[in-house]
Amino acid sequence: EANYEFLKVSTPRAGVGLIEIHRPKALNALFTPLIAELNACLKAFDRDPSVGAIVLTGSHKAFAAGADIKEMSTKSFADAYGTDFIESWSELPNTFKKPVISAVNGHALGGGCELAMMGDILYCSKTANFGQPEIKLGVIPGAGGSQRLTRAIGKAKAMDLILTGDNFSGEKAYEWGLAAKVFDTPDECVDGALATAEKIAGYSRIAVKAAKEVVNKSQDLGIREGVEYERRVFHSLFGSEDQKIGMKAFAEKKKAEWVHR
Ligand code: CO8
Repeated sequence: EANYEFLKVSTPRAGVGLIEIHRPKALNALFTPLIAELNACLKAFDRDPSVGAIVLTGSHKAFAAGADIKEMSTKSFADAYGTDFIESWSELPNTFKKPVISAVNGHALGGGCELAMMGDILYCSKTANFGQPEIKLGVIPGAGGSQRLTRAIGKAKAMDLILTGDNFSGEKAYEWGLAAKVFDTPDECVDGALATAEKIAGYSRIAVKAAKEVVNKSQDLGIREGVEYERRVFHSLFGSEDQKIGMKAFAEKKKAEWVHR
């Protein structure tokens, strides 16, 4: 088990990896060393055959209160462009094949909101406080916020939120379709995310991977190409043992024992 300075990492349920962002002094503000650990940890879980799904959360107070403003404040254009600042922060949605569930409690602002939206499923509690406040700092969202928030809740509301920098609650996030579920308390939110992760981890890994891939494709492709892409991947699953196992188990009224890891 690797030791992380800014993450608490565990495997609390069968097939489930849990990552808790832990930088309490700065309300989990995201900075380069923390993102490096997060990417390393996700990479390790992605490769670990005993893990089928991952939950990413923060503390009850903050999922993450944004990118670290103190770290960013003195950067020049050459620093930012030259190092492609933030690029490595965006590895999550494209690099990792296993589903990641964001469980959001407390502040999820700026880069924190963007990180939450990089997850494949977003759960939150009523205590969640979302927002893209970058406009108040003289900048704009830099880790996909303008794109993912707009796709999730529509242009009218996203434009209003990004131009005003106003925050929005966990209940609104659910009402608007950004969050798949909203829970009353932070503990219920994390438990709910762990339960979902455990359920997903109990299915065929190869089917789960394919399902995540095709849903994500819908964000990039038109409907016709998207449906065709889905069908091709669907066809390919008939080459997997798990398809035979799953369908045979159904016919025999037995529990499927998946083999692909
Ligand atoms: N950066 C650095 N330090 C922070 C941050 C942050 N984003 N947020 C909080 N902190 C620090 C505070 O400075 C404070 O430190 P100290 O005790 O040393 O003064 C400590 O955390 C506790 O914070 P507060 O005392 O302010 O706590 P409150 O409960 O009074 O307020 C708030 C909580 C409302 C969340 C407040 O801290 C706040 O407004 N924070 C900034 C929120 C913000 O503007 N976030 C957006 C940052 S910009 C951004 O994220 C750009 C995205 C770029 C891409 C990122 C890719 C992932």
